[in-house]
Amino acid sequence: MDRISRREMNELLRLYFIMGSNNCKIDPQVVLDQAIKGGITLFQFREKGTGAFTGAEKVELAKQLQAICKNYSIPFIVNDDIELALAINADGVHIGQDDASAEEVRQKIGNKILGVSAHNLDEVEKAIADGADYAGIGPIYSTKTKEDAKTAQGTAIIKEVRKKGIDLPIVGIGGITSENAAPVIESGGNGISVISAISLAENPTERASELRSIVEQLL
Ligand code: TZP
Ligand code: MG
Repeated sequence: MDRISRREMNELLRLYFIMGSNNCKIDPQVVLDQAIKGGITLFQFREKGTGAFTGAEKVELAKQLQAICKNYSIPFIVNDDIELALAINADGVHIGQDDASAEEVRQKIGNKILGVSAHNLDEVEKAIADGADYAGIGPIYSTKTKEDAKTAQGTAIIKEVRKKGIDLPIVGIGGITSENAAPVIESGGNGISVISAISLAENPTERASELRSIVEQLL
């Protein structure tokens, strides 16, 4: 398999759902299944923070969620844990600025999808040079979900990246809801990524469907 094309990556980023067990009030398997039925286009397993599973339990949950994704042909991305991603043959890896260097991760994962979190133009340019397939930019809005999240910076950085003529696939992250999703796309984002908007929704299917249609209407 070759590296994913920009066109295909853009499609996958439309509604990128991220989740770990501590983001859910009910079984994560149920939440994921419902989210997929509502129209998410990509999934990231992000098992970290207070109460997160580690070791064999983490691996088991990853495999279960991966199997659900496979059932519906939704690509499965692993946050940070390159060894896990390789062990279960995930579709890709997402890393932050404090994790292993993107260049090294690209070497290790071959042509799997590589996503990098970026907070400014320099980090976006470095991510491209290191071989990232997409950048997650944020936090766009303030979030309670990530314990060590940086200050919210709005959509200005997405506009700045596009103004520079950079066409790397970009997804906004952080505090995105149905109410504030539109500016992320209007600023040049290829999609939105959300945790709590879907993971804590009363009805993840309806919420995902609503978010997806907001994105589709603007693209
Ligand atoms: N990175 C920046 S903000 C964030 C991550 C992982 C958390 C996003 O969660 P939510 O619930 O969509 O604000
Ligand atoms: Mg990380």
